[in-house]
Amino acid sequence: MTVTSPSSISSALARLGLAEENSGAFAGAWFEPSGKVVHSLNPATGEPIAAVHEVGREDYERVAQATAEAFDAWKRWPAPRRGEVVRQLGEGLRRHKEDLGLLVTLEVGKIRSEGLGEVQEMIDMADFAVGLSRQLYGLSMHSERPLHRMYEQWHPLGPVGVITAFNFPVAVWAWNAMIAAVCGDPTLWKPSEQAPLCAVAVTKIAEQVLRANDAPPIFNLAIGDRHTVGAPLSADRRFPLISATGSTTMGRSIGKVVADRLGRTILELGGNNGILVTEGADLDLALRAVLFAAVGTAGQRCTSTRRLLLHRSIASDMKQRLVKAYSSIRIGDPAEPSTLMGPLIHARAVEDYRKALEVARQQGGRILYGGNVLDRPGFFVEPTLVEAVPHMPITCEETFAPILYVFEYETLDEAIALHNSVPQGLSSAIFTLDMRAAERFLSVDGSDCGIANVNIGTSGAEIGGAFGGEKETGGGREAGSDSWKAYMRRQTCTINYGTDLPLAQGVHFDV
Ligand code: UN1
Repeated sequence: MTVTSPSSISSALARLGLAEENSGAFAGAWFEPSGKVVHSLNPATGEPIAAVHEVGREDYERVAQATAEAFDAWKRWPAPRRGEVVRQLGEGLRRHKEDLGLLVTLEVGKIRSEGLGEVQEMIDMADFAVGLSRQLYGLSMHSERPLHRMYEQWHPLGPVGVITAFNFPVAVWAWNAMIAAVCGDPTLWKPSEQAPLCAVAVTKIAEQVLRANDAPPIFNLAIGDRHTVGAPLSADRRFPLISATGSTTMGRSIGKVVADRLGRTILELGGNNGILVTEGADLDLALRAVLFAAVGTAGQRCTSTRRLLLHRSIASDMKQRLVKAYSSIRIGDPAEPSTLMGPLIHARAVEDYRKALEVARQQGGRILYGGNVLDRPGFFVEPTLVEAVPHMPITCEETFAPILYVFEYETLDEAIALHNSVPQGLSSAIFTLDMRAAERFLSVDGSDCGIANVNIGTSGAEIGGAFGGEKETGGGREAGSDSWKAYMRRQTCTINYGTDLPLAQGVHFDV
């Protein structure tokens, strides 16, 4: 029996607590919401997996209110106790890794190892957050006034709205919800409507952990569209922070609404990530990295490589290697262990792929490999290489598909300028054995992105670093390093333990 036989799929879904029809509303308890029933489709077959009942506007209010009330209790739990709840959540995810990884594959079409990798990313986040729960450090300062002490402390911020995209249907929730939880903040999750079952399954695992710990409802869920959940959540003053992942268009509209009420956002929006390959680079290494970053996840990561900048001296060699490697990519059922590339998420994504290639041709691009939609059920396309000329407008746009634009360059200055000429600024990489070129790429005159790698592709970042990017990518940072600070409020405290009242800056105000 294979992992995708109908009976093994239905037992995996049952172990995750999923039924044929599931509620998409959790506010400490599941309730039957009043919105539409949507069938989640397997993009590899176009067949329904199971259905989810979405929320209506009144249901949003119930979930939002429960999240706001949970904050009052949760913020008083000591941070290491909050960490213990997240530790148990990590254990729950370890137990369900196989099944949840399979669900990611079924619902969004990631290949098996990437589906499992995504659950591993959640587990890594849980481990990170547990450690963090004992390390929410503030600084202490030396006061300029005698017999005074100054320090800063970090308090929980409040309920957090978490809006996630289909392409990382579970890991991005973990980046936010687990950090928020140890920081003392409950979350209300609006997942992508393309991946509702993943969200229900994760929330069920979280529900068990919350119950076992008598914890308030800090992991809530409202599955709906931008009218029933996205818009009211962005405008909701009870949520001081909205963390949103998705397109630049989506981020721009959410950003405006949250800014208008002077709330905070963490925005992780479009990427248009480039790899530079210099003269003398290790081309075997570069080739492998480009394949994973451009073809992996069918080009549907924010961090997918979309532009390849080749030094003239190695350009024709590298193009030949790429064409050969692209022709050997195994496209097909993502649950099959030998498959390297699964489907796009839906018919609209196939249409976007087709249109982008048509525009690329009109703007002077030449297809080196691929360019076709596959004639089979599901949403499959060929990974595609396009020889591009600098400043073709389409190469400044993010198309969520496996299209790689290949450029040639003469000097490093020219390559860096071309690399930085797009509106997005998420991830970037250079393949080189020349330490001067590598350091230049990482310097203030180098890559303008939030992530810059040397001899590593643009995708597949570890959770330990802060994840996010500049320019139209939105400026937010999530996951590791000190990203947690966005989920807390900093309080600067000055204590006078003397009997005098000296004023700062030497000001006198004596009566
Ligand atoms: C995304 O595509 O939105 O670095 C996130 C990576 C993953 C996260 C991608 N760890 O590719």
